[in-house]
Amino acid sequence: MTPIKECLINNKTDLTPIWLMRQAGRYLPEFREIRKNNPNFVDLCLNSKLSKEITLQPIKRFGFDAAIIFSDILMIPYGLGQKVEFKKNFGPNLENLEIDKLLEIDEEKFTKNLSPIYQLLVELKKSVDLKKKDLIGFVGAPWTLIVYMINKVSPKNGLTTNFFSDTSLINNLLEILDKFIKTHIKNQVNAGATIIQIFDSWSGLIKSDFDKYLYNPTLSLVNYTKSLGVPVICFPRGISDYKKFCQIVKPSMVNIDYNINPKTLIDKIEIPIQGGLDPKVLLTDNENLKIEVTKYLELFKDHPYVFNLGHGILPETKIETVEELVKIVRNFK
Ligand code: 1CP
Repeated sequence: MTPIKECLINNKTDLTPIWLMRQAGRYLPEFREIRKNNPNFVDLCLNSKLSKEITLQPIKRFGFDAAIIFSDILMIPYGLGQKVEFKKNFGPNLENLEIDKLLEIDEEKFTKNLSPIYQLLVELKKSVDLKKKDLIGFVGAPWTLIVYMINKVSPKNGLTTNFFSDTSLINNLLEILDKFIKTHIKNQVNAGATIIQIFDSWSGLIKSDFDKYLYNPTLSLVNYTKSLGVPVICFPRGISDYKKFCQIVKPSMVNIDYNINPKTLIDKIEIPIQGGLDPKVLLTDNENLKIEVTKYLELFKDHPYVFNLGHGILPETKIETVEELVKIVRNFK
């Protein structure tokens, strides 16, 4: 069994597996090299030969316990026919949402639009020893995808004031996304994903109707993934009540963000925990790195724990710092 499954399934606490969110990305010179010659990010996600190479880059360098596929949560809107562009120094930019166009898409067409992602997993299976490492497939949670699909750009500066004005649009999207996110999960599992992670990067923006936007849609995906026999990790970034989330949604593991004090969770959460460390700590010196990383390792030493960050690794992070981080986690007793 892989180290992560030992944690998730056997509740083992004598090992701390490690992988990092956004481990295949811009802090790696070899990724930047490929990206230089491939300015269209969506095309790169749909190039299974290059996306395989990128997925394996951090595994080769650091020997992480899991490979997460090089793709993006916004490939779901793309698969549904809403065009997505990634602009330099700006981020994602989606075209106007036309709900009638979305309603025309069937599962076959959606699967065809995203087929290189499934091909990527089939290819990865040939290069990754699945007895030793996991192959993580992923999706965006319905709420976070709706945020991008309606807002069209990153909500980092807040949501447009009329975001909630069209309730029937939001209700329609919740239904469509439940169906197609499940299709995307199923296709990834059939192609070889051994774990699914659900990214709800903007769940911190939900201020009311938690059942409607957070609990119900996530529970539906968690139950579905479990029914396929695959563990499922949830990352509800920025929520204030992780305990309630875990009680209602019951994922196989929860990835905590860095705004939550992990000490306040240790006695409250019974399921395995992943992550937590502020990615900015990786921009400081090795001494501070050791102190901060050890805090998490010590705190969770009797709890099934997978080392990860509280959000994606920052592009400015130095390779040597990641090497040091891996050393600290591997040598911790
Ligand atoms: O070179 C570049 O400019 C591309 C940067 C980049 C990369 C490397 C983007 C654009 N996406 C990715 C890959 C990616 N995205 C992965 C696979 C690789 C890995 O994890 O190692 C994953 C899992 C994601 C997930 C993702 N995409 C999330 C959820 C996690 C998170 O960080 O919160 C989100 C919100 C996105 C949207 C997205 N993709 C890219 C950008 C710049 C953004 C927008 C972020 C924002 O709104 O600020």
